[in-house]
Amino acid sequence: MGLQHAGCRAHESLISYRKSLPTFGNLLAIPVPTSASSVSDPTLRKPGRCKSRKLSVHTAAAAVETPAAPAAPAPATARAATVRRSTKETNVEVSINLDGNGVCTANTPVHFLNHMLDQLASHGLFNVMVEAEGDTWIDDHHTNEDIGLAVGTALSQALGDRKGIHRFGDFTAPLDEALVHVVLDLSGRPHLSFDLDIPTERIGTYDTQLVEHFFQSLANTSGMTLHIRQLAGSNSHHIVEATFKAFARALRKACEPDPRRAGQIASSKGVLTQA
Ligand SMILES: [Mn+2]
Repeated sequence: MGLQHAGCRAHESLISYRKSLPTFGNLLAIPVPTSASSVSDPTLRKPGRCKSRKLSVHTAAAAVETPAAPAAPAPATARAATVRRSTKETNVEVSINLDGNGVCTANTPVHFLNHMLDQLASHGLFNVMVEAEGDTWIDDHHTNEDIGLAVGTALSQALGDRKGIHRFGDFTAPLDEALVHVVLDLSGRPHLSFDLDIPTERIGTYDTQLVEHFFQSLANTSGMTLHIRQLAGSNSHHIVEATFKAFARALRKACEPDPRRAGQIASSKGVLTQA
């Protein structure tokens, strides 16, 4: 294995950690917010509501004299994908469910990026699982880049033919003094315009040059036009975190179904995927 390195125990610990994790099958099975909230909705336990529901079931059964209807309808096709990327520099696995509820499992050696992936999941209401190991004894560059590439590929696969989505997303997020504007288009055309002025070289051990590189990698493989503008900010952690929050909310909007589109592709050209 190309990633073994004298004195590096990350691989062993990664394997043991993986064994303790739920499978992504379970993660995919996590219900979307609407069904989750309906299960716990306290109004469903009101006696009057319960009673009327039972009554209507009984009446219907008596009228037709047939057994109860079988099984719930099959769920709609999942907008989810899993991508594995393996090179001599990194091993990365990313799973994303666009219709999730904000669950994130980010287990990579780039700890600040784990914190940012958590923003992507929780503010995008995606389920995101990222497992990665890489040659971080050199620096975080390869691992950061390959996670960005894999997230972008998973996003593109989960979107499929991109029918019926809003396509465009736009959000401005504050974090204390920082304010960052993100505009994106799931156009199939990779582009990044990046205008953050991050005042320090590092956030913890994370090289702040890697922020642009992460978004460039993600834009390239997802087929996304992405503009990032900093409107205010002086604290590096705040600026970058506001960027991921704004990105997550803009992406959530762009990915969500547009009911007026009725499953059509939001393009006068008729195609949003990359050639
Ligand atoms: Mn933070």
